[in-house]
Amino acid sequence: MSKTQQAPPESWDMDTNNANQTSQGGTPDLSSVNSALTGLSLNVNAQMFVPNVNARSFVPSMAPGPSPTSHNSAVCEAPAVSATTATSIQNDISQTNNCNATTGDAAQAMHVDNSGRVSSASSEKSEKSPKRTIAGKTVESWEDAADNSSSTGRGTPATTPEDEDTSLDTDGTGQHVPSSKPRTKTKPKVEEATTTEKEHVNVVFIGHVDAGKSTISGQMMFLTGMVDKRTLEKYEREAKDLNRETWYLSWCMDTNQEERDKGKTVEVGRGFFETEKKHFTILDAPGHKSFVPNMIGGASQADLAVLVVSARKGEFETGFERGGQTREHAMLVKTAGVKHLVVLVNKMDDPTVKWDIERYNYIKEGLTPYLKKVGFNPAKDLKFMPCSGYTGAGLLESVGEVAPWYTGQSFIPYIDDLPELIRNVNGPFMMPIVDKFSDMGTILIGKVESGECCKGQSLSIYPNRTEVKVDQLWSDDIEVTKVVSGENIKVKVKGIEEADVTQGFVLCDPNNPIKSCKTFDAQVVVLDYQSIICAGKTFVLHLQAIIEEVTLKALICLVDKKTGDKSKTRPRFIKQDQIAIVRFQSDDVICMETFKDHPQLGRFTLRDEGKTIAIGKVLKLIDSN
Ligand SMILES: Nc1nc2c(ncn2[C@@H]2O[C@H](COP(=O)(O)OP(=O)(O)OP(=O)(O)O)[C@@H](O)[C@H]2O)c(=O)[nH]1
Ligand SMILES: [Mg+2]
Repeated sequence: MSKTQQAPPESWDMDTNNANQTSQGGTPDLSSVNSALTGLSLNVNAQMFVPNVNARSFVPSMAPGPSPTSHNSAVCEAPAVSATTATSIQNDISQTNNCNATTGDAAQAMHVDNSGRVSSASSEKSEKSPKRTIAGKTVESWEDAADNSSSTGRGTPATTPEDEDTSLDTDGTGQHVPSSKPRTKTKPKVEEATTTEKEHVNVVFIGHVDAGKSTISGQMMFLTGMVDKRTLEKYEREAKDLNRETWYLSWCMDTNQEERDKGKTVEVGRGFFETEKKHFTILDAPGHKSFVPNMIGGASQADLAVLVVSARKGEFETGFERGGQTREHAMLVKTAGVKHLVVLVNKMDDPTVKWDIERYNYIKEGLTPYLKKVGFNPAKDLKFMPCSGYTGAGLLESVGEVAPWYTGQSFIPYIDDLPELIRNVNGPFMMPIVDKFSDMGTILIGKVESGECCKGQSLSIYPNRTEVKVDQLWSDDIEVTKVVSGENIKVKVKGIEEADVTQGFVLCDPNNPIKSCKTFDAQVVVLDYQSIICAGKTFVLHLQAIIEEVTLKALICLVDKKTGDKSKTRPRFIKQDQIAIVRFQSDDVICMETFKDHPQLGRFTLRDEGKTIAIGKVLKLIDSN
């Protein structure tokens, strides 16, 4: 079992709805927070269903933009240096933290690759916080503000990269994730080039436990022909035998016995389907609070998030209350870099709802202010729609007569019509390994974050730098000879044993590999923590597929939330709602990039005792090798 996967805690069954509790302080206003994210966990054993792949990464921006399909053919033939321009930046870390020890002051040199990535503009501010201008630049998020602030050059700058101009935009890359948990029976077919010319889009389903994420995912697999009627009838019979008759649709995604017995998703389920225009990878995240780390993994691979809320009496309320996963998931998916959120108001068929427009509006009006606070602009980043995962109404076909008041598009046509994503197809090949298993060879699962790769190509697994050769490739379980950024893939490699691969390692181009280090500087925003944070504290870092303990070695400076100015003195501690530049250290070498170079590989989440405490972005790798 990979280290990301969490075994169900003894009591996970019991605390379902009243999840963790939390602070009084509540979630701070994240409207300006733009993203940070990471980690992932998936699993492998699967059943047979749509084999698909999983992937990790990148949050392509939903903004209309250049089309992805210009592959860097050079990569397949001669993995030479690709689109990156190296620049060297000298940074003075002139301050160290008093609070705690360590800090090496020496100036550090760091290489920055400017790959052609696209940024996406971030989100929005609540009406109360209009765009700010710092040093003549309009900033859209705290990250921008903090970055820009460095230019003022007064005092002794405490820190890190001076040139963090960073726009929070992400570049779109990534895509499809091969699934570690194959879901659907699919006829194997080998295609010559890439899987399909269609655009690949990774969609993560998030939301409170039992909201209906797996049921909706399973229903979509059925409606799009990925699960046949006989299989569904079999599930129906078997579910009935377990007195879980209404859960049979979720069995398309919840493939292991534990999930089916308890009716709770544990690992991110995967599936895929195609429309005329697009190829969608479904990432069905667990809703239970005990499996938030797994959910973060799914979110880190998503291009688009779908927040499922139950309209059933009492269920919306439980999920949305403080400590419920409706809030936490929405925040995490935003910090993961997802720009566009669809809210499916589910279970509209329930006898306590009966497709009541009042209930729908109540939920919409209740959620909107929070989602806006988190950073989703209701005007362009948010879309609400009613549905029933159980009956399928509102998913492929319109809701029809049951809710004549809803005249908008149904779900699948809506996501099919979203603007094309921007992918980093010309960068060096990089695929964070989300999962792995052994099947006549070592099979790695992940989402291609950047570049492309072909069958037969020589690659390297970082940070150990093990050379491997690509023996076989699948894009969402369809065997192919080439994959590109954004696809969820499985890759069989020669040259390494499965036991020597760890989740969070990165399969990459040996001529232009991902960076790795043990010590790095980062900008963090403390979201929810009732105490003060001093150097010496440890956190669980979620960065791409990595879940790793890190120690806060030094507090370098505070960053003013409004002006972006950095403090001239080193803080002794930081607390909720503050932004700071700090130094972290891990015991193991971990793969990462700076946020500026590669947003999706440079954003992270910090958790402690089962709660998300802070989000951050990597500014500088100190002992990069
Ligand atoms: N009436 C009704 N029940 C639904 C609908 N969607 C889901 N359910 C029921 O809600 C329960 C939970 O469904 P799941 O799909 O497992 O929920 P989930 O969000 O995947 O739950 P976790 O994976 O544990 O987070 C099951 O009993 C479903 O039958 C719906 O549209 N209408
Ligand atoms: Mg589920």
